[in-house]
Amino acid sequence: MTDTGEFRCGYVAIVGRPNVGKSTLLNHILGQKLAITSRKPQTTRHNMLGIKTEGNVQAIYVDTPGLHKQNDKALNRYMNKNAAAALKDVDVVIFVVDRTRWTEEDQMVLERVQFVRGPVLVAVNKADRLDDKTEMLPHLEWLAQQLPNAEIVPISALQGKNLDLLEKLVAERLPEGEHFFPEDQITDRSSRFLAAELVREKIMRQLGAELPYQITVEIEEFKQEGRILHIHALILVEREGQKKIIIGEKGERIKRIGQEARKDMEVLFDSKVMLNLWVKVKGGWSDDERALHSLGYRE
Ligand code: GDP
Ligand code: K
Ligand code: MG
Repeated sequence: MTDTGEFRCGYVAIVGRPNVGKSTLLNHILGQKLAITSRKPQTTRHNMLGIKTEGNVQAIYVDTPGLHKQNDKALNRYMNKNAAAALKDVDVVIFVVDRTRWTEEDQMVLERVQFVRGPVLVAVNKADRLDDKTEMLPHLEWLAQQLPNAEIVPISALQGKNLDLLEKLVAERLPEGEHFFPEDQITDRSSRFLAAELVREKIMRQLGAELPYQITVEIEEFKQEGRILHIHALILVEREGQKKIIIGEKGERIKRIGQEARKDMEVLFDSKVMLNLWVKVKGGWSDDERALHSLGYRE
């Protein structure tokens, strides 16, 4: 980010359909792995703030669950509602698109972004994927016409390409004002929340087509004892079969999930971590609004 002289501070929504690289972008900007990422759509379920303060500029990024096609499930309604809400009351919108693919869902997000009054930046992500068919490129001119006031920036969120420029453009568009958060605060989320998300990420990454989308993770214990942080996580699934899949043959899979989550937790919390995982069946929660609330989802 550039030092613009005055104190600046504001909210920056990162929007786009699932899998364009929104969470990867946030992590790279923050230089920390906060938001979980995977090849699966709907990896991100919650809005989360990522705060970056550099010199006089504080940018408060909002990572959103991607706007996606509606179906009847309560969880999907919750995710879409939060993604749409993220567009209101922000100072800058970063609309992330994937240079290799334009879909109906991108179109849907575009239609919402066109209503945004404030500054919009279009980040054309995955610039590193030169080998892929560049199906998107002919559309860029068209996209520029659809968003005549937007600045278009090619980036690679994965490799950090052109993110300096993107951050500079963000900083220039933030309003003047005092910072909302202390300089060293990087998120609004608790350590418990981040720990639960890391476990969820490993499950999403380990499981293929048989993936139970409806899993959720609760942290039952989070306690520092001397040099060791003890974390107990409960993995809730919908069906007995999903429990078997997560545990794997002779417990191999749950072991791997635990090892990988623990590694990330040790970096994030800067401590040795003892991680215990349990899997439990909880019937039908993803279609039940009340169960969503009892599991701590926020509206
Ligand atoms: P989100 O659903 O928009 O938050 O997308 P994620 O950040 O979870 O990323 C989806 C997938 O795209 C992951 O497998 C990422 O590693 C991958 N990805 C994200 N950014 C890039 C990029 O710049 N280049 C490439 N090649 N892959 C990327
Ligand atoms: K994803
Ligand atoms: Mg995401």
